Amino acid sequence: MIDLKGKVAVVFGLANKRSIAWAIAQKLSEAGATLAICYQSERLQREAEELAADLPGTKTFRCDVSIDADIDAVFEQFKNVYGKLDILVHSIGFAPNMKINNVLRTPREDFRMAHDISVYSLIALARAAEPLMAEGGSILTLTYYGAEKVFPNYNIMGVAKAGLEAAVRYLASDLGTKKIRVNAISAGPIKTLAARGISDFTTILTAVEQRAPLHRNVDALEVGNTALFLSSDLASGITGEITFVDCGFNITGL
Ligand code: NAD
Ligand code: 0WE
Repeated sequence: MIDLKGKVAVVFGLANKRSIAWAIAQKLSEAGATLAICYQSERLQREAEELAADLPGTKTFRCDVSIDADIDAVFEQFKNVYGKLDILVHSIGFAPNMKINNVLRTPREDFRMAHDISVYSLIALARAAEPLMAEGGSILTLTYYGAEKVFPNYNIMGVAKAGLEAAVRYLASDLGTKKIRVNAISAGPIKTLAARGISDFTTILTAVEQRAPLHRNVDALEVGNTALFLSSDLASGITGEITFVDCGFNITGL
């Protein structure tokens, strides 16, 4: 069993119990890590507090990653409360009007916001975490195969995820000398809030069942298990890597 006793982990991107962030938080907490969970806005505070109550010693913090002052403030709190960080999980992605505009028709402002929230935020969080990760650490983000291949309706998020995956490699290079590893999990489709309202999501889930080598979809806790591994010393030699947790879908041709 992986033991994270004495480690401090912060998880960004909790919206509700279906969030991939929640599955990861549960796995890190079960392994003994002390957890900080971050939610975006006051609207999500109650939900975050109720869920966090299930994980002993877990504290919740509000942080909108599109606001520099929020990032500064939350890391100041981490410094005061914990004095250090070992693990940071970034489970955040958003593109306004994602389904409405294809890439060709994406307005400048929608492109900007998609990249700000889904890509720049990883860079900003990594920079803020660095001084607290004096003994080294692990940074993890969530991506999707739409970074590499075209999926109908994924649109500008696909472009942003490609940027995110490149950012993982460059950050891994920048932070390597500090013994901070940076990796991503490329998760298969999971019915979360971020998947809600995507009209053909069931079609996507069915296609995975039919085509993926394991003939089923992944669940969030399987992503949580891989996150636990990548966050632990078992993965001490892995950085700058994109690990697929998709029941093998990405290897299929036809
Ligand atoms: P989710 O809706 O539960 O999580 C997305 C989170 O992003 C929410 O908690 C939301 O509050 C947060 N967020 C958005 N803007 C923010 C901001 N400005 N400041 C702070 N937080 C902000 O959905 P999820 O599926 O758990 O998504 C988590 C990550 O996993 C995303 O990066 C998503 O792209 C990725 N992912 C999801 C799937 C899937 O099928 N669900 C597959 C692969 C990758
Ligand atoms: O990254 C995502 C989706 C994240 C997301 C979702 C929305 C919906 C509402 C980002 N921005 C928005 N903006 C909105 O306005 N996923 C990996 C989930 C997802 O979305 C898809 C998928 C999968 C998988 C869209 C089309 C095809 C597959």
